[in-house]
Formats: sequence, C-alpha cells, structure tokens
Amino acid sequence: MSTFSSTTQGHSSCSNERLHIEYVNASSHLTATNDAEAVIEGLTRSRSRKTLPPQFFYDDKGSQLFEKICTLPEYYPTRTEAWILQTYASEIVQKMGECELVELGSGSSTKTRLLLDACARQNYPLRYLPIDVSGGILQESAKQLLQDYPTLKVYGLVGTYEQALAKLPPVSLPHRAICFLGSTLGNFYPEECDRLLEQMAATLNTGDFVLLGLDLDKSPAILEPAYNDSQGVTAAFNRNMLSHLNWRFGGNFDPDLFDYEGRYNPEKSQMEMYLTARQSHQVRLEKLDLTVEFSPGEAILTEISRKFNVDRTENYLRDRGLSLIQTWHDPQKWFGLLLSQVL
Ligand code: AVI
Repeated sequence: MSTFSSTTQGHSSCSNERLHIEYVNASSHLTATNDAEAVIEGLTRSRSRKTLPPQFFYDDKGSQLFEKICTLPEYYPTRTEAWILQTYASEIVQKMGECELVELGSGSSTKTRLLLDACARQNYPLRYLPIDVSGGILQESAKQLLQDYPTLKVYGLVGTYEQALAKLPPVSLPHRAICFLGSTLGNFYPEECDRLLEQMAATLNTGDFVLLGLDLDKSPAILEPAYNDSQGVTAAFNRNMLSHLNWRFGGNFDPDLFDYEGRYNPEKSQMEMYLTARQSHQVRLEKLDLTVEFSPGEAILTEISRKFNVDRTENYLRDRGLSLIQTWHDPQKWFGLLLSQVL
C-alpha cells in the first residue's frame, strides 16, 4: 500500500514501508525562469563565445541518444567504470562499512547495483537514496530495485542535486556515502564544481564518504574520437539540443545549419563540444522574445567534459575537508574511482 501527500510548499511525496519518494524540485515556475535566463545569458554573450546550458541535452530523445553514446566503441568511460566497479565493488564497500548509498544522477541505477550486490554479500543493511531530476525514471528504477533486493529500502529525492542534498533525511545507518559516478562532475564548470563539493561536504558527517567516478586526463588520440564518434551519435545528441530549445521556447533553430565538433583543450584538460554555424543566419526564440544572429563559423559551446588528474583531485578534495582513502583504476588508468572520507 502506498500513500501520496502534498505539503504546503507544493512538495509531494509517495511512500510505503520500503519506498519513499520526495519531490523536492522548486516550483516549475521558478525552474522555467532559471532555464530561460540561462539560455538568454548564454546566447547573448557579447565578448565571449555563445554557450548553452547542458541541461537542455536531456529531453526524452537526448536521454536515449546519451544511452546510445554509452555503448559506442569509441566512448570508453561507461564500460571502463563498469569494469572497475565489477572488479572492485567488494573492496570498496568493505572500506565503507555499513553505509547508506546516496547517488547523484541515479538514472536507471545500473552501476549502483554492483555496489548494492557487494553490500548484500557483506550482509550489510541495504539503504539507497537516489537523486534525479526525472521523477519517472527514478520511480521506475526504484520499483525494479525493490523487486530485485527484498531487504532494500529506498528513499528517492526528485530534484536538482542542490535541492535534494538540502533535503536529505536523517542518516539511519552508521555512515552515508554520496556516489557521483560516470564522471558527470566533469561537465560542471569549476565554480559549479566548487559549490557542489562544498555542499556535499557540509551535508555529510565526520567519517562519511564521497565516491567519485572520474575520467582521467589522457591523450587527445583517445579523447577526441570518444566525442566525435564515427556513427555521428554525439553530433545528433548535440543537434538535438537545438530541437529541444525549439520545442521549449517556440524557436526556429535549424539543427542542420550547424556542424558539430568535439575538441580537446590541453590548457584546461577538457573536451569542449561545439556547434558551429555553417552560414550567416538569424534564429528566433519566440517565447523568450529573443533574436540571435549567427555569423559563418560562429560557435556555441554546448558542454565541457573535464578530465582529471588524481593527485590534483586529491589536493582539491583535501581543501574541501575530504581525505582521499583509495583510488581504483582500470589497467590502462583511463578512469578512476576515488573514495574519500570526511575528516
Ligand atoms: C554525462 N557526461 C559524463 C558525458 C561526458 O562524457 O562528459 C556527456 C557526454 N557528452 C558527449 N558525450 C558524452
């Protein structure tokens, strides 16, 4: 039996004995205003390059395209991280002891299952707190997990990372671990990354953990093909962002007027994804009352994907009150799982 309730702030929840889902997303009005402002700000930059906020990648089609990217032969991060988890999950959970698993951007929770399996092998109590902006995906994967793990308790939070971390329930096991896998941290600009890490450290108690899956810096000969795949899926993923903007804001972007390219920036150790206008043209986004001019060769930066160095990340974490306990790698050291603990 499940019960649903709504609070005065418009937050709602759904619960039974093993499942509780809390909707902590701010009112849709506020979210829409922030989204609109971010698009206007990014497309009207006068001196620096135009940008778009990466959250516009993920409408239904964009999510499907990203799933496809994860299986591409050139895109090594997903399978490499999965290999590390398959190989070392038991060691990782033994380091953490009895621990609640909080996951940022839980999606279909595929990789988390490897950690839950390892906890089950240790006979640890299983408590999982997935956080995702998509309530549909979160509910669906929670339902599946409850079927597959008969002793598991799930407390899901639907909202942005910032909203959800601010609303975590009191801890009910000796420790809590925030897991942020898939190197999604690399898509954050440095100041956003600082804010998130500071919020994580502030949310956790002494002895709690942060488990980060990070794509490590490497030769552009490996990185660039991973973001310029031969089947053109990453290009379609980027162009789909323009179709998504058309739908959201009554726009008339013609995605075919833009070329896609992923370029490695060695100064910043990051991949940068660009959509470049093929010819001079104008785009109108009616609902934003915005007209944008493009000159031939003018680029929009759609996303950055930072590539990490373990020693520098160790120092970075230490400055935020997190001490690196251990790093697990694949044999080529292309990807790392970094476990750190709150001092
Ligand atoms: C989600 N994120 C970690 C991906 C990455 O590799 O930065 C997003 C992506 N964009 C293009 N390909 C993959």
